[in-house]
Amino acid sequence: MGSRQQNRIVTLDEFIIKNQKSHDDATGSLTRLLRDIGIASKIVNREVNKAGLVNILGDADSGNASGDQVQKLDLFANRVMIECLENSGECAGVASEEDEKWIKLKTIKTRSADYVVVMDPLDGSSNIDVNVSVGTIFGIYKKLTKSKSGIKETDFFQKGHKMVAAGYVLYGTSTILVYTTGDGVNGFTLDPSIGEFCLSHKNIKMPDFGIYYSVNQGYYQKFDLEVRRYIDNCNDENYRLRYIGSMVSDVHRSLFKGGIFMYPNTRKYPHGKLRLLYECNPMAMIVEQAGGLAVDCKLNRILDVEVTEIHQRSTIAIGSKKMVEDFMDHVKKYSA
Ligand code: AHM
Ligand code: MG
Repeated sequence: MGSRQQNRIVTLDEFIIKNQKSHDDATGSLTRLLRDIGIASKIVNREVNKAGLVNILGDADSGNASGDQVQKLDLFANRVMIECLENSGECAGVASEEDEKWIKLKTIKTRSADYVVVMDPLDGSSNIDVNVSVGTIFGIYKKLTKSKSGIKETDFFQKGHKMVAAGYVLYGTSTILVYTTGDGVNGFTLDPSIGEFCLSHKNIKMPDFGIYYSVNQGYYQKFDLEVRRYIDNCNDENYRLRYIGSMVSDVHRSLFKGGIFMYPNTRKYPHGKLRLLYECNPMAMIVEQAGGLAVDCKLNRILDVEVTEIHQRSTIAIGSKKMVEDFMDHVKKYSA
């Protein structure tokens, strides 16, 4: 009986509800919101899996708000996420990589919509055409605007440490949803036979140190001296270079195996390429919750950086505590 109890499958929905019960002040709103994100990611997963079969692959005609090339699956994922968030009635607005401006969602009259969601609905989209992993990143904030359904741009301009939840979904060899509500990190693998995310990685702790480093080394000459010196050090130490070009996958590896992921400033991207609000911040919250660190190349803690624009870019070094500390030591030493 005991072992049967131990092996019992815990679904994402069950886990979220159980978690809510342990917070006396919880109203169930965040629970509903997280469940809707779970549903959206199952729908996105279905399309990602059959992307090669239907005519959903390839570039859409439009570029996204940031001028990058957009692929059809990005737009699909964006629409599904927004529709599911709207269904919950808990979310007042969304800021997405795929939309230039934040969007106010329709809310339910009888209920107040207390949250805003930031997201990159399909990160690493250049990988879609070649069957390489992509991911969804999301962060949830309690909105500052007091009225029931009201929302202002400043509701999105909150520092990362104000997030009440953050997560990502990795559509890889299997599909896994990893999230935190500020009380540890848990991972749920999608069992396609029952269509449920099942608890597979409980209370994830990131190794303090690892042998992997992830950076686009093709840009080596374009990085600042201090970053180049740190990369030289990674080479000297025989760390293994792994770079998928899909931040979710690269950070996911570090989360489990130990490692560091970096996207420093280059000539093309003087402030870094990745987006603070919906890429760096949610990943930073997860990594910190698992015991790791995330800083920018000026050594500010990512979660403390002021947000002033929806599509603000940031440099980032994120990963195992000791490796990020080592990166910071190199920056201090060589930028002087
Ligand atoms: P995207 O949101 O347009 O997909 O861009 C973000 C991605 C990250 O997942 C990845 O780490 C990075 O861009 C790769 O950029 P690069 O090809 O310059 O190395
Ligand atoms: Mg992205």
